[in-house]
Amino acid sequence: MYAQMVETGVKKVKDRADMDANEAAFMLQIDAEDKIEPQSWMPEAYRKTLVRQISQHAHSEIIGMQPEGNWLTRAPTLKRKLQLAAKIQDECGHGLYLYSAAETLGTSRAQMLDDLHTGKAKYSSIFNYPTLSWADIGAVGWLVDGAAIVNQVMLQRTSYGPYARAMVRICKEESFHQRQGYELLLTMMQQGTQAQKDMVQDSINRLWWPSLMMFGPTDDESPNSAQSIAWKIKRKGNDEIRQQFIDQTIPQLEVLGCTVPDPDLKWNEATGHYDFGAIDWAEFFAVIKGNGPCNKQRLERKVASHEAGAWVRDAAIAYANKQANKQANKQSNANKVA
Ligand code: FAQ
Repeated sequence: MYAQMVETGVKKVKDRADMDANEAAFMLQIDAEDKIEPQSWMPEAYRKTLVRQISQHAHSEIIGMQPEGNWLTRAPTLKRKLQLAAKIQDECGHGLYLYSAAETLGTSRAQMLDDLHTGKAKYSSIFNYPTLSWADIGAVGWLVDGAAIVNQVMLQRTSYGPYARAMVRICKEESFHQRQGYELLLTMMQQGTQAQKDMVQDSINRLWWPSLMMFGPTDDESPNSAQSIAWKIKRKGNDEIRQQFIDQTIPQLEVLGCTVPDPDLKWNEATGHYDFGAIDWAEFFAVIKGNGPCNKQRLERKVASHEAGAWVRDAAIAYANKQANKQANKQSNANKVA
């Protein structure tokens, strides 16, 4: 199966009766919905779980720029090109806020990047699928950002303060991304040629199931959910948010005049939700183990761009050292005069 390569030390949810005084006091803070801040005492496994999740989230935002960047030079109009460039810049910013939030937990950006570049840390499975047509850019905005928002809205209430606060701005920007993606698809469906309409349907056919996989395995196959929910890192299980995404997306699909590739999808009057067909979990686990269509390419490009940027980091360090020396000389001259 998929090994948990970043060991957080969580094997099972600890019973309150087995907790020491620090852990019990921590749980009272969680119960009271007080935010946990960087200087607060926290169980080591809580810290590690957050570093795992926040860094994976940051890596997803950064790797997620690649499938979109693929279409920057081929956007059909100047307006679409500007929208796409702005969206990609936003995703980069999200990655940077999230790395900063993770750094407040005592890890370093260099360590997190090393974990990504050596294949130890994960990033969202969805970014291992290719963007084959311009319609995929609309579908990424509508479905991928749409799925990301459903998850991230609940993360605005996550128990760790810096993560929760980063999510507020990220959600506002993701909401713009989702709308631009939907508007792009709607334009193609309402004003496009038959070939362009077919392109939209083909894109939905390819990205629908991978979008549902973004929410992670089913709750009974999710090793981290129970403890993360007990700590209020996650506020809902993977299945609940997946269902929420489907319920809110299908009416939008109907306005587009498209379908999803799921013959079992139907409205269930009794539950008030859509029933849907079986997800191919073998595909999901293959992708997160590194065997998706684009894993190799995504990681190679990320490492190459990190290496190509070494001179920028070196120059920034040289400049910071120069400024520090200047400041030290100034101080020593001032001391001599005094
Ligand atoms: N892909 O026990 P659980 C975006 C892993 S941002 C890869 O359920 P957990 C913006 C999981 O890490 C999208 N791996 O795990 C954008 C764990 O492995 P580990 C990213 C996955 O953490 C749009 C194992 O499976 N959003 O799209 C996936 O409790 C367009 C067992 O799973 C976030 O990261 C997956 N889909 O719940 C950018 C949100 N699912 O670490 C550019 C924050 C699960 O034990 C363009 N993250 N795994 O080795 C979360 O909410 C959670 O981490 C979940 C998974 C819900 C993703």
